[in-house]
This record gives sequence, C-alpha cells and structure tokens, in this order.
Amino acid sequence: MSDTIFTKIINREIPADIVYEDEMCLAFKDVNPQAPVHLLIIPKQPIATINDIKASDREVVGHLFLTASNIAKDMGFDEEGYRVVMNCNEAAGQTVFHIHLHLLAGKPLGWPPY
Ligand code: IU
Repeated sequence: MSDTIFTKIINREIPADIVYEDEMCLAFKDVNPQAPVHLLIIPKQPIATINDIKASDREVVGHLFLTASNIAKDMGFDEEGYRVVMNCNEAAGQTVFHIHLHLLAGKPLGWPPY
C-alpha cells in the first residue's frame, strides 16, 4: 500500500502529539477530537483496512487493543468507560487508509453512533 499521513507521523516527518510508542505501535492525539480524550492507536506496520488484516497480523492487531486498554487504565477511564472503534472503508467513515483504533473517553458516548 502507499504511505499515508500516518507513516509520516511514525517517521516523524510531520508532527503529532504522541502519547505512547513501542516497537509495534504508536498512539497520538486526534487533531479533530470528538471527545475530551480522542487518541488514535496505529500499528507501525501499515495495513490499509480491516479487510487487509492477515492471520499473521494477529499479534499486532491484538497489541492495538491491549495498548488501548493500558492507556485507558493509565488515564483512569477503566471504571467510567470508554470506546474503542475502528472504521472500515468510506461508508463507515474511514478517511486514512492505515488502520487505527480510535480511543474516545471523557464524556457519555451515545449509541448508535449516527
Ligand atoms: P477515520 O476512522 O479514518 O475517519 O479516522 C481518521 C482520523 O485521523 C480522524 O479522526 C482525523 O481527525 C485524524 N487525523 C489526525 O489525527 N491527524 C491527521 O493528520 C489526519 C487525520 I489527515
């Protein structure tokens, strides 16, 4: 797949407010937050959409969820609650084609999300 803006963030070619990084993933603040806390958790390995996840990616994809859980706990949202969501393709609202978990917290979140 071609690089997206998220590869540029990983490579520090453009700035982002990075809150966590390890060998597999990066978490940073969304530039257009939809909640008081709105982070994006992305794999360093680019995968365009959920449709492109392979069995061999299960460790990295699982790691995104574990990272979301750890960040939410560190920020104290594990009791109150938070939302983790990943959009797939345009109709679901995906605009950047490098998979990312949205971590939203800090206010009551409505359901369904439309
Ligand atoms: P989506 O699920 O693909 O719609 O989410 C993409 C998110 O990336 C969206 O919430 C944007 O606000 C966010 N974002 C960003 O944080 N920094 C950027 O440079 C760009 C998009 I482009």
